[in-house]
Amino acid sequence: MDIQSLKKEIESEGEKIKTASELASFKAGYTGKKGSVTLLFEGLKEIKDRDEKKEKGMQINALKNLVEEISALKEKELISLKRAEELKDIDVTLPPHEAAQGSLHPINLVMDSINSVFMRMGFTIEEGPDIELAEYNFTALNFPDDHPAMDMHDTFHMENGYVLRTHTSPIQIRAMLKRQPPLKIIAPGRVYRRDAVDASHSPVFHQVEGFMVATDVKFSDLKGILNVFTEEIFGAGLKTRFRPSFFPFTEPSAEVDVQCVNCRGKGCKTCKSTGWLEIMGCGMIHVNVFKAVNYDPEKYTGFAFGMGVERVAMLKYGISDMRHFFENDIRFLKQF
Ligand code: 2U9
Repeated sequence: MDIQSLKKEIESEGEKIKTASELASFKAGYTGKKGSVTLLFEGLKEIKDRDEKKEKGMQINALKNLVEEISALKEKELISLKRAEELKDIDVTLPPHEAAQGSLHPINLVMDSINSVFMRMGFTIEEGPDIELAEYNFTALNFPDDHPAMDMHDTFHMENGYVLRTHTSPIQIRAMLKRQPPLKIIAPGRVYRRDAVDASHSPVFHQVEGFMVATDVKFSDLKGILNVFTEEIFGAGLKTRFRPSFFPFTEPSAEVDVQCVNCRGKGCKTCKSTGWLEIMGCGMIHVNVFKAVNYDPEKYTGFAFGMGVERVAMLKYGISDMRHFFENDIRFLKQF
C-alpha cells in the first residue's frame, strides 16, 4: 500500500477505536514489531538512492508520529469515558455526610474550665511528676509517719522511697522549694490511690488543687476566691458554706459545700434532701508545711484547697457513675 492510502487508513481506523483492546491492536497493527509502518521502515534498506531514501524515511516517520498522536488522543478519550461511566450513578449534588469530629474528654473539659477560672483570678498553672518522692507526698505535708494514708493498702509504693502521688500537693511543695512568696498556684493532675473501682471510686482520678502564700493571707481571702469559683463552675447565685474538718496539711481545715445544682437548695434526690453538695476541702496551710520548705511561718500565711475533678464533673453534668469516665463508650463521650 502506498503511503498516502496507508495514512488515510490509519486515520479512519483511528476514528473507529472504542475500547482499550481496540487501541492496543491499532498500535500493534501499525507500529508494533510486525506493524505495517514498522515494515515500511525495514523496506528502506532496499532503497539505494540517498535522496529517495531520505524522502521516504521522512514520510514513514510522519506516519509513525500520526499513529502515536492518534493513540495518545484516544487513550485520553477512553480514560474520561471510563470515569464518566463510573460516575454516572453518583449524584454529585447530594449534600455531604458530616465527618465525625473528636472532642475533649469531659474530665479535660472540666479541668480546663476549673483552671481558667483560677487563671482569671491571677493563679498560674504548675505540673509535676506522677511518680513522686514519699517525702514530698507525705512528710513535707505534715503527715505523721504512721498515718493510715501511707499504708500499703492505700498508696502505690514504688522503689527507693517513691510513690504514685496520692494528691497533687507535692507540686506545690516543689514550687515552694524553688521560689519565694508571693505564690498563687493551681496544681492539676492525675492521682493514684489503692481503691477498688465502684460508682464513686477509681485507683486513678484527677485533682485540681491550689494555694496562695504571701504576707497576710486570710481565711476570708479563701472564702472570696472559692465563692467566685463555685458561681463560675456551677452557676451564679448558688451559695457556698464551710464546715469544720481536718487535714494534716491545713489548720484550720474546712469542707466546702455548694447549694445543690439540681434543686438549688430546696432538697432533692441528688443532695439526699440536704440542699447541699460537698465539692472540695480547704484550709490555712499548716505551720509545719512552711517549716518543711524553710518558709518563715511568722512572716507568711497561706490558704490551700483541693477537689476531685471526677466529682465536680459528675455534679455539674448529673452523672451518677464514675466508671463512665474511664470506659470511653463513644455514646457517652459524644454528649460533651
Ligand atoms: C500544700 C498545702 C496544703 C490542699 C488541700 C484539700 C484540702 C482536700 C481533697 C478533695 C477531694 C482531695 O480529691 S480529694 O479526695 N482535698 O480536701 N486539699 S486542702 O492543701 C494543700 C496543698 C498543698 C503545700
